[in-house]
Amino acid sequence: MALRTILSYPDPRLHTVAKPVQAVDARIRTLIADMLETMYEASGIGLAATQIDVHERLVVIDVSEERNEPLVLINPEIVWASDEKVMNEEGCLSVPGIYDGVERSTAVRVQALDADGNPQAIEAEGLLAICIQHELDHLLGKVFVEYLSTLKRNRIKTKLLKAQRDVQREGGRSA
Ligand code: GNR
Ligand code: NI
Repeated sequence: MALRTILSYPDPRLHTVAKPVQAVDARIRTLIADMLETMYEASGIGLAATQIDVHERLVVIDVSEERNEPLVLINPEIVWASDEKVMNEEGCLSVPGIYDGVERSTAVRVQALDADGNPQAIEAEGLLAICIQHELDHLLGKVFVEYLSTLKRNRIKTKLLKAQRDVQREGGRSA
């Protein structure tokens, strides 16, 4: 297993639309293991392949307290989303340190393949439903800040670009 680098907003590669996984083979299983390791190491509740610059429809999620209930979604599709919506504070491993409210359906039904390539149907509510919608947006090239106002988004862009420049300038010179 290996840790993968997570792209940071406003990296244009985050806006790439992912293609379906063609075969659940050894390459995909390695990718799944790497994504789970990267998600757990970053203390995230989900990670989309898009975030590690792999543009295939693959997502890993774990919303459990104990961090021991990994969920793998290959070629996921939301087949139903509730009309009922809820506003919730979201964060994103690709938008570090930024949290803001996003409105999502309270419940979703998803069809996907599991890590063995078998079809699975998932009915989700609560945090899992929110996380699934957040991750499937990534696969469409959409980051949660795109739901915020242009003013907020531009402030976030400026702040993150400055933080990334500061890290660059610091490069190697820290203790
Ligand atoms: O770790 C994460 N937490 C989170 C909190 C509220 C709504 C969505 C998320 S997903 C995020 C991990 C991530 O960036 N996945 O793409
Ligand atoms: Ni995210």
